[in-house]
Amino acid sequence: LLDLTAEQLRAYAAAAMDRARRRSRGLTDAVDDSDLVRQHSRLMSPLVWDLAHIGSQEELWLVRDVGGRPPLRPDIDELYDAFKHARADRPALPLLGPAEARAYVAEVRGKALDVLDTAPMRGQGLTDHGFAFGMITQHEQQHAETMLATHQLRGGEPVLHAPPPPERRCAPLPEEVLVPAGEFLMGTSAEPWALDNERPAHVVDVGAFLLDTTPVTNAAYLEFVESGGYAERRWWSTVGWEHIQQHGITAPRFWRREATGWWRTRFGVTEPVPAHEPVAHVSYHEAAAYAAWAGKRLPTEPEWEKAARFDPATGRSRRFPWGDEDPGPEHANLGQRHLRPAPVGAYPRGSSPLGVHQLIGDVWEWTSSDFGGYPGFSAFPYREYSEVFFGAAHKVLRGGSFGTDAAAVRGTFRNWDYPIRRQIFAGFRCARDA
Ligand code: AVJ
Ligand code: FE
Repeated sequence: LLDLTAEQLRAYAAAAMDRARRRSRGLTDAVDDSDLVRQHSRLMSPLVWDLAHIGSQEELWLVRDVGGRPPLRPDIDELYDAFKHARADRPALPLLGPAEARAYVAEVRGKALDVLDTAPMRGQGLTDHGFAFGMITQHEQQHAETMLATHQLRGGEPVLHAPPPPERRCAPLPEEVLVPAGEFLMGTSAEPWALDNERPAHVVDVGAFLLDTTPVTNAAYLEFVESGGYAERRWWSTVGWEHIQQHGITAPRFWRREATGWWRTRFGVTEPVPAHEPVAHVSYHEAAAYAAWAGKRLPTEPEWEKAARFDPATGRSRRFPWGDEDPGPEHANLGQRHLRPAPVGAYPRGSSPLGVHQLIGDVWEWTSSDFGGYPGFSAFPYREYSEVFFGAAHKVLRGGSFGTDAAAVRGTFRNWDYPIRRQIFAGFRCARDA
């Protein structure tokens, strides 16, 4: 992005926006109208809310703010303000219906592309390298991943289809990798489309530690389950233990024990739990309990990022584990190309210089860190993007999942959620002191 001319930046932004929109359309055209307006889980919005909210944010930031154009629908701003109505309350709102929502997002997109045609690509803030267009693309892709999680919660026959991910393509891997002690550059001040919480770049000193080469697999997690891990108080934090007791949690979400073994449901398909795939749909509490049982712990956020970006040969921090190039299908399982994580060892070309695999894609990885601002943090372009979520209530997740688009993940990208959440495509890997 840094080397592109204004014309090239506009074409790049238009292509990214188009990819996001094709995905949103696929996710909302896959079900009928009654399904679009229904609440599939109290944790989620109706799909039709996400769709119109995507358009509403695009109208606010691209059409009104960058474009300086008059509002299209000032009357619906409030309905699609995520801070005004909790997800559970959204189905009861007088929302745009499916046809109206589709027409609205299409109209906004037409105007946004019009703004893009003449928008300056140099300058401060929103206009720098098309930041606002990148931000809105990432926003749409984040909601597409949320809509994908809604699909996973939806009952009924499968409506989404995709080819299986690649098989393991390398020799069996060592269990852990040593990350040597020392400073590295965390975060970024250079990445044009990085969000406020990834900024600024700053030096962090990280002690030597061992990190799992791959995310924890279903087979490994099953050992914890079968050995009675969910019944043993000592592996759990006080809040974690209370939570699993209160909700009767005894295995990852979407798993079921049958006489024939363990089964899971994935986008309407019920299948045996695959041994070599990273475990998914576990909460932070479950991840931390497994790590304690294994005699390990979760990595901190600086540890995770150092393993993902630090190149010991040059001392530089890379954009991605494999280098500075944008993710391709050979590097990582991203972008809903497959509807599941790939088995461990499936992406040897995506590994880091220290030999850590699948840091990007497959499953989001819980870290032990609370979400907070880096030294020198400054909220941009609005406090509600990140800052209002800072604090101990949210844990940071890193690396993206099979449902995250390449536009919405980087070595520096930070996601966050409540430590009890399991409907997101989240797994983890373990660490320990060296
Ligand atoms: C960064 C994924 C936690 O979905 O709540 C979407 C992204 N911000 N709309 C979320 C977001 C505003 C956010 N996460
Ligand atoms: Fe949003």
